[in-house]
Amino acid sequence: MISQWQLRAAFATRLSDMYGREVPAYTTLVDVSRAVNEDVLRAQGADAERLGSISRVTAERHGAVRVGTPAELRQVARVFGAFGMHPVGFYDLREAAASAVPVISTAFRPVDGTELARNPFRVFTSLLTTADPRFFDADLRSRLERFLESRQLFPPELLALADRAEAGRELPDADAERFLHLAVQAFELSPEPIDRAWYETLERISAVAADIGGVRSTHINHLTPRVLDIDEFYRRMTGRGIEMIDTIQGPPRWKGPDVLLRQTSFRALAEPRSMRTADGRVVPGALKVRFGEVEARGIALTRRGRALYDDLLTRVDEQTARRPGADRGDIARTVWCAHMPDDEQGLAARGLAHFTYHAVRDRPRDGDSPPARIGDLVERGWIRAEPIVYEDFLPRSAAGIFQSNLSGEGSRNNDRTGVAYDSDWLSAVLGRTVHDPFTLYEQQHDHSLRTVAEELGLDRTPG
Ligand code: OOG
Ligand code: NI
Repeated sequence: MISQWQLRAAFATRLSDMYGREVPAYTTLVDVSRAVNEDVLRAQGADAERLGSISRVTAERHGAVRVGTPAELRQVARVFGAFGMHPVGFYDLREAAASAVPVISTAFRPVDGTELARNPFRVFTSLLTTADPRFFDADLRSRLERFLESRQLFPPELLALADRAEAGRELPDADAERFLHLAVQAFELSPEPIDRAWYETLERISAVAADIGGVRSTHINHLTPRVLDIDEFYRRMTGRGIEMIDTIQGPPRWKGPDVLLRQTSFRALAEPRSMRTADGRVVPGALKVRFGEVEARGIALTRRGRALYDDLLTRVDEQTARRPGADRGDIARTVWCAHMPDDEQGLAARGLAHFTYHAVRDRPRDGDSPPARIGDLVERGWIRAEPIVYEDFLPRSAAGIFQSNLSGEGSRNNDRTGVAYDSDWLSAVLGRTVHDPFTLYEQQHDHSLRTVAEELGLDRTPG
């Protein structure tokens, strides 16, 4: 029998092999990330592993896929469900992007600590908002929906195997092999010629809409390795002559702890795709839709910490707008130094970041009894705090990554009112709960405190 987490790990590895064959520059990206990680480990020793063991970090990837209809989203959720990956978070990229990115998204990932430690594979999954009249008028919407309804992304055999794997949380070897084969195949780039006129019609609205709704299959858009020093990574890629997007998205590089997520990418590459012309000929063409992203992960912030992060970003935007010519990274660093605690203790004391707490076993017992407050317990050596790594995404960064890789702005009619979507809508579509990421981190945090209370024989959980 192959267990669910083994299926997940194998899926991540095989997707990576497949994508490396399709996009050779991805292999360079993985090689450079690995070299950077080895250097950081050599320079920093155990500190480099504060946010995850080097084996986890080296194997870690997130993928990105895009689908066209609620029915397709429900199906992809069954495939990911088989791998123990559940929908977490709701991201509205229509609002986060200035240009036309007509999608809403969630991320499928393991939700409990043990499963994350075994393999944290996650897939950022976007759904085209065909009903949003700012992007699609009534006529285009109905053509688009008809086109999407007529395609099949996931064969029935794949979905049947997925349901069995999800229900039993394992599959017999031969079925596992078949399931993995079909699952990887569903995300391969299809050689089928693309109807050029139809693709271009959608492309005028949004390159993302064309990538999703202009073809009869789906594909992995990118696979992102995790790197321990993203600034160094950026320098090395640029040094190799690889064209990167202009910035690293997310928090700035600074002296304090890494929080949340920093991401960057190399620009989308032209890939050969055959096209069918209006008169029925098949001609060679090229499309730029797939890019190579990399990310550095930091500590998960609490709701309060996230509000501070969003506030700091607004300040950075304002100051950057007021001072043309000034470097945005420098401005961000100054803002961060003024408002963000520059060590883990500071983040914990102000309730800005999530930690798990662990009883210190070899603490010398000198007859005193443990204090009631978390801060005092840590300070007097009863417990130690371990940061919880951020497992999710950031809407602004995601929109920034989308936009930096679009060739045109697309078009969007802001005189029309958009359709509103939220996490509850997505849960109803999926028939599965879309988890709130903050709640998941809080549960990990609270669980560790209850365990500490038991181990230290406290009559209540420390607060
Ligand atoms: C997803 C873009 C966002 C991330 O890591 O934030 C993303 C896409 O291009 O489909 O991948
Ligand atoms: Ni990504």
